[in-house]
Amino acid sequence: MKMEKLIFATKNKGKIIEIKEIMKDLPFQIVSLDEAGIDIDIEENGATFEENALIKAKTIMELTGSLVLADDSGLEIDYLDGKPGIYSARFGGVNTSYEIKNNKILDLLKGVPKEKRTARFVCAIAAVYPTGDTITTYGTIEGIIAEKPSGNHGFGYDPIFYVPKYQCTTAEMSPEQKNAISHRAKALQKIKEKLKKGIK
Ligand code: ITT
Repeated sequence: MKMEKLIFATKNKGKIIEIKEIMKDLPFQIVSLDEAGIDIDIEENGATFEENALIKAKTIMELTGSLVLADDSGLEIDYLDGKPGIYSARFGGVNTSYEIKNNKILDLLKGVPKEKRTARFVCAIAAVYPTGDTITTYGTIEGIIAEKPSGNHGFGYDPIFYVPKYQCTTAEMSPEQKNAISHRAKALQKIKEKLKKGIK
């Protein structure tokens, strides 16, 4: 069976690994922007995760005419009034390493007690069909900002995101465990159900 191609409008190598794993039971060949040979900078000027996911997916659908999905995600820290939020990738500079970004957050939360270190990862997924029809879904996972980075799985802010229920950071979880409970897993499961309804 020849599988239909689905472009996932992301350049983030950590995200695409998780996305392909979570979506592997769908009858689509999932390709990232790199894999589709698309090199484009999309200005994410939306005010919410959903708006930014739609901007990314729409831009690539208009360029290719294919069904396109996109993920906009980030870390909301309550003590920092929800920051870095939609600016998570840009926090501290786009080209700054996550070692530096994570340490910057730990500095901002220095001396803040555990009960005030609450945070969540948020993920919005958008699908844009060639007809212009759109679907968006949303997922979150609650945690607290750790006192120090731990673990080397995952990507981005995973080493400082501690999940009390599992007593470890998302960087200490196996990929299978993170993909079963993460913000991205929840949003992708919801969009999978909706996409399946559209598959003949
Ligand atoms: P694309 O726009 O190309 O998909 P990006 O990295 O710029 O890639 P976002 O604008 O959605 O993506 O920014 C999301 C940032 O939030 C990401 O770079 C991480 O810093 C953080 N983030 C999102 N999900 C995460 C996760 O599961 N683990 C750790 N950090 C995460």
